[in-house]
Amino acid sequence: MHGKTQCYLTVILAAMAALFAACTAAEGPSAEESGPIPDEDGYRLWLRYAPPGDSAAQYRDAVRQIVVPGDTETARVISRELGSAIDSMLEFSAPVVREWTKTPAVVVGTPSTSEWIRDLGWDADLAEAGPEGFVIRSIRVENRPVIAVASEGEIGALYGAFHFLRLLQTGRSIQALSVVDRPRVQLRLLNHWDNLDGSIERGYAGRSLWQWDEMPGTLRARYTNYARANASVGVNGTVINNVNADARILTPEYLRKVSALAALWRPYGIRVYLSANFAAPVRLGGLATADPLDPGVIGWWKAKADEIYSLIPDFGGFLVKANSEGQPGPKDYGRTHAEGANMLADALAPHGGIVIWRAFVYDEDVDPDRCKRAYIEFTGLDGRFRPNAVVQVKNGPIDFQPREPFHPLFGGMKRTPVLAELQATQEYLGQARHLVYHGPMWKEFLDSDTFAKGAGSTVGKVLDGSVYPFPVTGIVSVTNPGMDANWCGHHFSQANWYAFGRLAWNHGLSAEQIAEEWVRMTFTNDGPTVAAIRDMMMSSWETFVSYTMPLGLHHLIGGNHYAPMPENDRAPRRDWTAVYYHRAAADGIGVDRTRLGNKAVEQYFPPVRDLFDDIESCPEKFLLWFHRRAWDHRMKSGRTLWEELCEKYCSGAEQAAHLRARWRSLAGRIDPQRHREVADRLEIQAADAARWRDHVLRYFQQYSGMPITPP
Ligand code: GCV
Repeated sequence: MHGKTQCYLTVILAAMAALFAACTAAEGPSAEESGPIPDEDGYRLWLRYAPPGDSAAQYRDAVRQIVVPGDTETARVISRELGSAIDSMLEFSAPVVREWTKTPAVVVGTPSTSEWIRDLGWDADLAEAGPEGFVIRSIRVENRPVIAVASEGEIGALYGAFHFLRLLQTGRSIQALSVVDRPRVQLRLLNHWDNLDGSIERGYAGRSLWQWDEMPGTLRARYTNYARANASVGVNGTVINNVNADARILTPEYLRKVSALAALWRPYGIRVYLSANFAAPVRLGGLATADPLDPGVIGWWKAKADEIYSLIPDFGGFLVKANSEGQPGPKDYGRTHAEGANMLADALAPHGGIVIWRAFVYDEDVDPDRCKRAYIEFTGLDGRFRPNAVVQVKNGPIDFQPREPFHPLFGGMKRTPVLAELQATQEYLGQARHLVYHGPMWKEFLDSDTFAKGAGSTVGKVLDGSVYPFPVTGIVSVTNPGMDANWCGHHFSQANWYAFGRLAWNHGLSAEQIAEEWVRMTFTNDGPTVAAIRDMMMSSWETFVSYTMPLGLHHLIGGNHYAPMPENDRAPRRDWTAVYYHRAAADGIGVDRTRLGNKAVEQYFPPVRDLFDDIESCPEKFLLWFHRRAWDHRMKSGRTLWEELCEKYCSGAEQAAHLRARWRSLAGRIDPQRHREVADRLEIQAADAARWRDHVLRYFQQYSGMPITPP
């Protein structure tokens, strides 16, 4: 389609979407009606509890009383959250009580804390929802409307309370509620790459949240707000230190601090995990070896596990990066990853803990192509891990590139539970300077069909245990908050934290629904504004891919993982350069990973293997990932490969400029502070996108020898 026509069509479609949203959404007061919008700094995340506009009257009638039976810490958390949220949203204080008193009310609890809930007779639904799930229904009791939020477990009741609040925050009707919901996977974890000196590896939002010097004596309010944010989306665990682990986190001094955090977060359903340095017996214990089969080493880890559990009875377990990028591991002693993981798993097993072993390994002696190495190594160990050992696999086979095909270990590991590792911190995706909403990227991954057990064996279903009956299931995110006022550096990076939690809870949700929820909770319930921001978010990932690494290109960066550097041909390892991945030359570009090439496609199940292998069927978004093609290769659009690359880079940069213009047009609809801060970053993004376009096209042009179109 001609560029201009396409542009008009986009504008018309966006306008129609805005109109549709305006007609269907709950309207908030416009800026003109309610006066200037006060500044916000973003600290309250999506838990701002702003007045929801026209729906407020309906909510006020329904929530005359908040009933939270029981006297536990979690019950108090629920009471506080509901009390302050209702107060702030409805500008009306509903009494928070332990027993219902014939008033329109919302009642939140469990059968064990409340006879009233026990008597509802919802046992079958509660059993289906489980201790982290919940049932929410509008009922009438003695002719009065009551909204009951019930769960088998306290944490489920807390999640139910947050779900109920989300309905209010997003302007939904609460008149005839009937919800049964439960998480699809067991472990919904954050991974912080935070170092003990307060720095964050690949962190773009200030220093580490954890003020180790002050702990355990001082626990900042931010830690509680962190727990609230996580619980609101169902995150139930956090690994608080970097996988490039400092062994000192396992010393008594640090464990006391960790235990204080664990106690603070327990009522929110958040368990603490630690990244463990495999050489800790040497570095801390003074042993001569960390060999996992050495009795002294085995004893050291058992004693360490006992010590940890005496301080943190619900400690989740260890996360381990071993024999990867210089980290110590079992291979240093001629042992396998499974032997290393099992030794730690045995130490944790008596306490109910797990070891999460990362598959982010790429030893050069395994295969010349980095892309293939982890699959080769880990499928060779499948079935050799203890029941409480799981393997954590990044979404794609390289390293959180802007777009990767799914890692073939999903589906490829049949007898060992795999957790997916996603990355909310935007290491390769603009580092909190670019607006890139990850929802669509994660959905593309989760919805990818592995065909491990025939059609429908999506990655999401592998992860939730419905393809293979994994005893442990989970999804993890390398997360992005730091000490910046708005937590995540870019206001829109908060959306990636939020979206991770929502998708970990239910990988079937749509990226669009999640974006819309987040916008309503974070910015406004004004329909046209919601639609405009949601659409910006929805297009942002594809836009980023277009102006950085389209058509399956990857790793066109240098050591900072931010700026374009396709010329990067020098690094301590060949597979840290860019040329290793694009291989541009006069004859063409891309890596031949087909069956006639290095056979990486054979790591996928047959229909997927064939899909990627055949140039006719390979999705063009992965073309240069799997195929090496001549510059004049004919694309489905009719353009040559070179022209298509030009088109992608040019339209990507144009769309980045369009994002900036779109946001500018929302001035007055968002509070001035956040509007300005986002606008400033969109300026950077538009300029960077143009830089990417010019730099990469000029670099590749020396090989294609063709003119950049349009000039
Ligand atoms: C924590 C990439 C990052 C590293 C990171 C590593 C990993 O290589 O650039 O900073 O280290 O992945 O996931 O272990």
